[in-house]
Amino acid sequence: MSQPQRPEKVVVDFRGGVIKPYTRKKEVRLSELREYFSNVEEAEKILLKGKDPLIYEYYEYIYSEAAGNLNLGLTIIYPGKIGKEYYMTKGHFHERDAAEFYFCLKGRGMLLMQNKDGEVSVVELEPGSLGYVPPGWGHRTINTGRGKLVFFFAYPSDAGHNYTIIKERGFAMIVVEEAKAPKVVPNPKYHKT
Ligand code: PAN
Ligand code: ZN
Repeated sequence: MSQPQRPEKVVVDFRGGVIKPYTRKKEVRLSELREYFSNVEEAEKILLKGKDPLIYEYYEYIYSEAAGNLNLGLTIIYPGKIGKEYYMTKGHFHERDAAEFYFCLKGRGMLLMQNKDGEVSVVELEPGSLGYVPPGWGHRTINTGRGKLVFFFAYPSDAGHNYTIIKERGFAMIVVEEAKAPKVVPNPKYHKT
């Protein structure tokens, strides 16, 4: 018989640091994201100069992968743009019907969601706001502010991640700066199927 599970404590740094303890950390730099941005030429230009900026990083506390558990984590998206498009995460769908919440601790941003029919929904994030991602909705987060965007998340540990759909089709909408303000506009590179 497996060991009984014991309760645990995780501490979140509200000033925008990390969670402790964490079991996994991932850093995503421009070189891994170049084809996600609408202005790929601009991304290539930066990389050709020998720069590879850190766009976001996340820390996860994975207690157990077994169904019935929760994965917890904290994501930090740095401020910046590639062309007019703000720094953002890749975005993904969960493999199974699994919800998630994003609780914003610091900064300003948008949680962009899209279902399998291509319907889009946006939740604006500022400290204290919680974006609820229902099962079946792909999700990406965008930093539209001048400082770091930091949010805490939790999702079922057997959710699974599908990155391929977003990588191949993109989101129907993208978030760009227009007249010094964030604007959600149609993605010229979006493939519906
Ligand atoms: C989050 C995301 C995290 C990074 O933990 O994984 O913010 O975004 P990408 O996974 O799109 O690179 C989550 O939604 N987990 O399910
Ligand atoms: Zn997710």
